[in-house]
Amino acid sequence: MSTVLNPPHASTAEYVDQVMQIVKAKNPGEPEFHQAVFEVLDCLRPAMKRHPEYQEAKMLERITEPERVVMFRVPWFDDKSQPQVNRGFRIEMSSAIGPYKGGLRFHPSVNLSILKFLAFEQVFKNSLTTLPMGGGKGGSDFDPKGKSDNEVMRFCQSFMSELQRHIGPDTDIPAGDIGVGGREIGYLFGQYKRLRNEFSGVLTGKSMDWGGSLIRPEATGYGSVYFAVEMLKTRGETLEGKECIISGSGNVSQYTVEKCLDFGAKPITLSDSDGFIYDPEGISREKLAWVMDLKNNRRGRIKEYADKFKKAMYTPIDRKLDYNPLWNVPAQCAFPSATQNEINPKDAKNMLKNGVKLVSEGANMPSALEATKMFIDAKILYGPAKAANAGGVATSGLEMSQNSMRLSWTREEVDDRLHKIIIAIHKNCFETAEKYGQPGNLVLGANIAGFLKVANAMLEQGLV
Ligand code: NDP
Ligand code: 2IT
Repeated sequence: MSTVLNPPHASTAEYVDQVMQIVKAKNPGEPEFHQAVFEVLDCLRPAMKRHPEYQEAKMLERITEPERVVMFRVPWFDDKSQPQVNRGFRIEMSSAIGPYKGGLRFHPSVNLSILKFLAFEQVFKNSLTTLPMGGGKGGSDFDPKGKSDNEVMRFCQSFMSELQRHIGPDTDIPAGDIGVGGREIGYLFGQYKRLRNEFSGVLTGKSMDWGGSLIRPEATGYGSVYFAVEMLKTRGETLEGKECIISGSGNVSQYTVEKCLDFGAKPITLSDSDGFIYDPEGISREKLAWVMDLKNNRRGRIKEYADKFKKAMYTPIDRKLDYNPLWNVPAQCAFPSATQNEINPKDAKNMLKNGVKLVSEGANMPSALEATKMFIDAKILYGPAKAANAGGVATSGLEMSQNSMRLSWTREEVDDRLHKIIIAIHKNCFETAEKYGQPGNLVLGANIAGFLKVANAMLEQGLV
């Protein structure tokens, strides 16, 4: 198909358009994957023009084709001794610059399209971190919500019984994502160790007592705020006193709130899949500690926040609305930290109308393509996910280094390395955007900078 659609003498513009059509035709019914690919490919146009060797090497066809996709059955017994069956996946997208690296997501919405988009994004994100990590993603349509610890353990053991043959500390190193936190990583690691008879750095996000890194739990949220601070610096501003709207209430959101507070900002919202809370007084450290206990220990719903703290308001999700009222809360900064496509064009319009001047994406691809375009056109400070949330996987890379050296760095040392990596990512995206003629467009900067390193590695390694 590609030879028909891609004559060797196509112009760069034609070539990019043709590859987009190829991706659509070859991957039917995968809208999230198309979306992620379109955003990247569209940004790569100026780089493709400058580097005809990539077109000659069919680089775009190659980077949009996963190196390997594994799909498998995950059978397990629930607490009533009833058999259950889920579907497991691991997408090994690219090993051009290091072993496959990326999280596992357990959520009922998980499918091939979502994991392929996440794996594709991960390739460029990992490239930006400056660390030697390829890109991958995996997970299952299993829903940990409402399951007992024993059910989660039996599911994780079954999932790892198959996954173990595809991963390893020098091959593919999974970590957490939505629905996969410390508890799940523990069960997955235990089963890997038992089956392979080896104690290794095969997973990141491990507990501190058995190979984990300090700051890994905090890293994605901290990194997203560090990235916001770097963006603000370019306009001579700080986070001090700024009101921040944050979505989600899981790992990324919690540590985004914490780091916002460290920089003197005022976080005012949090959400889960049932609704959101707006606290006009601000989410203080004490309230955050309460949220962490609610979400991480009691596994409760964010609605309870408004029962506990009387000045806060709770708004349940109204599926009939074509916008999310959370994004209609006036604020200067927004940290979408829940899930993909949580900001549609109407939300983006509301945000811009209400004074949002900065968006730092903690979640992966939280903005729909048109919303992304609106942020760029409005020339607000816009940190795209693959740059703004790279602190999580970067600190996973630091965990891998510590595991290889069989030692652990202090909190300060890891946080300092994380902070420096985020500063370097911002600088790289900022300078690349300037170099390719679109100053301030960090989406373009991130995509081109992330791509160049991977593409050059692929050229040097030959057609594999
Ligand atoms: P968690 O599982 O800890 O938290 C997810 C949060 O988002 C929960 O509040 C959840 O609500 C909400 N949420 C999830 N899916 C939906 C949905 N479909 N609609 C509305 N709300 C939803 O996950 P993380 O905090 O780890 O991940 C959040 C985002 O950050 C994801 O996009 C992830 O890919 C990204 N990310 C995570 C990294 C990490 O290190 N963990 C690194 C980089 C990016 P509920 O509990 O009701 O489901
Ligand atoms: O999307 C992501 O970058 C993650 N979920 C973290 C991946 C990792 O390997 O730490």
